[in-house]
Order: sequence, then C-alpha cells, then structure tokens
Amino acid sequence: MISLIKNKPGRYIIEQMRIVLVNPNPMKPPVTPVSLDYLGAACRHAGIDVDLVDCAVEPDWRKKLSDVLTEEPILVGVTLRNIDDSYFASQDFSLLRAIPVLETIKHLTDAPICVGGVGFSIFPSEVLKFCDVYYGICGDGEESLVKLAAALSDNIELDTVPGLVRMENGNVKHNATVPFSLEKIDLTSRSLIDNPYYFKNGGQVGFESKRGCSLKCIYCPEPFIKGKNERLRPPQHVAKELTHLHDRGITVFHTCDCEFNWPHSHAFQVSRAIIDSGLGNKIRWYAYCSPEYFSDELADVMRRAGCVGIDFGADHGDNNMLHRLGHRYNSDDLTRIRDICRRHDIICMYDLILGSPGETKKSIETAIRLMKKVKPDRVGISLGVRLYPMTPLGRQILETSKGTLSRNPSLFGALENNESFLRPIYYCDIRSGEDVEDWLHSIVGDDPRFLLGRRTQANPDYNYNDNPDLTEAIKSGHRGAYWDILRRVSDGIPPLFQIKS
Ligand code: B12
Repeated sequence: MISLIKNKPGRYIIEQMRIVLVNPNPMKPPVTPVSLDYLGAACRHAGIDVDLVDCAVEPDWRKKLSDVLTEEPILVGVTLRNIDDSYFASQDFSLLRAIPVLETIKHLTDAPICVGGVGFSIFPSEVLKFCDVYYGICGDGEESLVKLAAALSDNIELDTVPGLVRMENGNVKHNATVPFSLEKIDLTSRSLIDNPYYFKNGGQVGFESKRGCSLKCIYCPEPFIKGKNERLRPPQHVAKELTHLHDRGITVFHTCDCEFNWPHSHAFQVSRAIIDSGLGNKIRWYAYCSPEYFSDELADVMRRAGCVGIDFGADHGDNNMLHRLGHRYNSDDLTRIRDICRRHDIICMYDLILGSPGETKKSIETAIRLMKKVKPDRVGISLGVRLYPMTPLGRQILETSKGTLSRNPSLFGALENNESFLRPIYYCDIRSGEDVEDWLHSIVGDDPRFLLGRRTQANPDYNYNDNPDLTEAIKSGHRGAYWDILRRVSDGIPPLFQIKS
C-alpha cells in the first residue's frame, strides 16, 4: 500500500507503507504466535510491507527492534496473548513481562503502537491504560489493522476502524467489532513467523479451523472475544495451510479452535480435506474438543486425518456441577467418549475445573472417582477458576461482592482494586474447605495420570508457562501436545516421531 507521508510542512512524499509486528511473549516452551502469521498475510494482501520482531526467537530483541525501527513505520503492532497464566498455583501476571518490550519500542520510535490479541481483547480498556498506549484492536485483527494503518496515514476518521479502542482526552473510546469472514483473504501462507523454529523449540505449531463459540460455559470469555457464532474457514484453506507448513518440515500440530468438534459437520469436512490433501499419514495433530459432540464417525475421520490426541474440556465429573457450569453432557458421556477414543487409537486428556460455585469435597470426590474409573490418558486439574468480568460467573461474583472482593472468602489472588479482574483473581468455593488443595492431592495420590499444581510447590507440573521439564523434553526430541510430552516422559514412552536434530 502506497501512502502520502508528510515530509516537511506543506510537502508530501510518496512512501511504501510499512508495519512492524512484535511478539513479546517470553514464555518457554515458545508457542507459535499464529496471530502474527495471519496479520502478516492480511497486510501483505493489502500491499503493506511487514517487518517482524519475535522476541521469543531473537537472540537480541532490543537490537532487532532498534534495527527495524531506524526508519519510522506507520505503526507498530504488538500481540498480547496472555494476561496471566490462568494457573491458580502460580498466578503469574504475565502482562508485566510485555512492558520492557513496549517501553523499548516507545524509546526507539514515535510511531503509534497498537496492541491486540486475545489477552488484550478480554480487558481492552484496562490493558490500554496499563501499557500506556493509544491504540488497540479488539477481536479479529486482519481487516482492522490494515484499516487503522490506512486511516493513520491518510488522516481518515478513526471511527471507521472496526474494533478499535483508543485513548482520547484521557477516556477510552471503543468502536464496535465487526467479525471478519474467514474465507475473505487467503491466510494460508504462514510465512511471517519462523514456524520451523517453533516446531523445533515449542514442540508443535498451531492452526485454526474456525473462530467463535456458541457454547455457554459460565466461566469462559471465548464467545465474548471471538464471537458467539462460529465462523468457519474453508476446509481446503486449512489443508492448504498445513501443506505449506509440512513443506517446511513441520509434522506435528495443535488446533487453536476452542472446540474442534463443534460444529460437528465442519470438523468432518476439515478432517476429510486433510485426508484428501494426502497429509493424513504424514502429519500428527492434537485438538481441543467438547465431550458433547463427539462420535465414532468423527473419531474415525479425525484419526485418518492424523489426529492422535484430544484434550477434552470435560470440566467436571459430577452431574450437578456439570449442569451448573453450563454443560448439557453428563458423566455417562465422559465414559462414552473415552471408549470411542480407545476404539480409534486416539489418546485423550480430560481437563477439570474444580472450585466453582457449589463445589464441595463430595462433588470433587465424585469427579476424581470417575476419572480413576474412566482412565483418560491424562487428567489436568485446575483448582480455582480464573474469573473474567464479562462471563456469567464473573458478573455473578461482581454483583454479590459489591465492591468488597477481599471480604469474599472464596476469592483468591489480587483482591484489592481489582474489580476489572485484570490481575489474576480466582474463585474457589469455601464450601470445598480451606484445606482443599492438600486434600485434593491426597485423594489423587501418586496416580501419574493426574497433572495438578500446588501453590506451595515450585514445580510447575501442569503449567506450560516456563516449564523446564517440557523445554528439556522438546530439546531431546519430543514433539506433540504438552500433556502428551509430559505423559511420554513420565511413562518412559519414546517421542511421537524420532526427530533428527
Ligand atoms: C491453542 C491455545 C493454546 C495451545 C497453543 C498451541 C499452539 N501451538 O498454538 C497451548 C496448549 C500450548 C496453550 C498454552 C497456554 N495457554 Co493457551 N490458548 C490457546 C487458544 C485456544 C488459541 C490461541 C491462538 O493461537 N489462537 C489463534 C490466533 C490466530 O488468534 P489470536 O491470537 O486471538 O489472534 C487474533 C486476534 O486476537 C488479533 N490479534 C492478535 N494479536 C494482535 C496484534 C495486533 C497488533 C492486532 C491489531 C490484532 C491482534 O488478530 C488475530 C487474528 O484475527 C487460546 C484461546 C483463544 N481462542 O484464543 C488460549 C489462551 C490464549 N491460552 C491461555 C493460557 C492461559 C495459556 C497458558 C498460559 C496456560 C498455562 N498456564 O500453561 C499457556 C501459555 C503458553 C505460552 N507459551 O504462551 C489463555 C490466556 C488467558 C489469559 N488470562 O491471559 C487463553 C485465552 C485461553 C483461556 N480462555 O483461558 N494455549
């Protein structure tokens, strides 16, 4: 995209427009900033040049920033994926770790900074103020980033930029978001970020088959940030994207959809497109799925497309708690889907969220007993629910706490001046008992299937935020979903593929 840039008062020069995109995520193992590949594709499609500074990859990100910012771009886009690690045992406020990167950019250039990303989209006003930047984009970034760049260069009214959040005279102004149709631009090239680096050091590479979620889980921010209706990518685009990545030597993937199997028909079509592209025997992938919409037929086609592992958002094993959490499935479904996975040679993990309102030791015991009976390959336990203000659960807690978070004995984490919930805050129902953490560890026992942390232990266990065991395992050749890598290391199973280093 060519734009008129003011050179001297009254004089303009024609310049090729350029954006610098930055990933400040320092967590190890490094996780693919898929967003920047898609944003890069959208910018290039619009004729805008893009430079990347990926702080997770660069040996000296300060130098790289200084090199690419020698000349002023039209804007610097920074992706903010994680506000915190959503892990009760560590409660890391990860946003703080992006601040040195943002400060360095401010020091090096006068170009405007625009932040975006799923973390930002959950807390737009708060993050804008916390990071002291003027612009942010809520929700999908592809069209908005291009429109913002064009608006800034040609002095067009900023109200035309969908999802733009901006500081104006000390107030935050929000434009409405307009969900982007995923078939509009070909996002399949995946050529901005160093995906082979992420495969080698992060163990897998992410891909999306859709955006948005129409499920109604009471604690989840997904429908509010990605949209309440699913927007589907053409299945052939997904297969084409995986082919491009496979051509660069990447063989193991993880879906970035909240639930791959919903809508069921789309999951079928995507899996069939992967089979038709000839990748089914060449790649391996893992998916997040819901227990509700999982069938033998789908497991069959997913397995033939290369899916080897599923992380089910089971959430609980007690029927009353499943109902309270907003689910329509029950404990029988959890038994049923385990059997389906066994029949199709797909390993599975069940993720549990314990401690939400109504939890008691009895309901926790029911869930653990069911897990021990059903025997998923792994059970990931989050004790304590991360609260988000726009969710039904978050709203309920805000209404009942009435400005006195610290007086609610079921709340943990940052309770002072944190009504926005920006800093890590968790609900763990007091009715489950003050000793619930130790008690839970005692009923789980030394069963290696269970992954769970403890606030009093430094061992990160199920936390993928700076997990040295995981980083070491990937270095030694393991690839795959992190729970499967941890399983393989703990059970002495060789890596998924023997990878030549
Ligand atoms: C898949 C996934 C994983 C996989 C990643 C696999 C892989 N190889 O990619 C795994 C399992 C490894 C994982 C790990 C973790 N995850 Co995770 N993960 C996700 C998930 C489902 C998708 C992320 C993704 O890549 N999406 C696809 C891209 C394209 O979407 P996007 O990043 O949102 O980008 C779009 C827009 O946001 C915007 N945008 C993005 N950046 C920018 C920048 C600019 C300038 C602009 C304009 C726009 C823009 O445009 C993009 C395209 O439209 C999200 C939830 C979600 N639906 O996003 C959680 C999520 C990001 N994870 C989360 C967490 C907490 C973690 C962990 C910290 C958990 C832990 N304690 O171990 C780790 C951190 C790992 C790390 N090193 O960063 C939380 C973060 C919440 C928070 N409070 O901060 C989320 C939101 C889930 C949740 N609801 O709790 N995760």
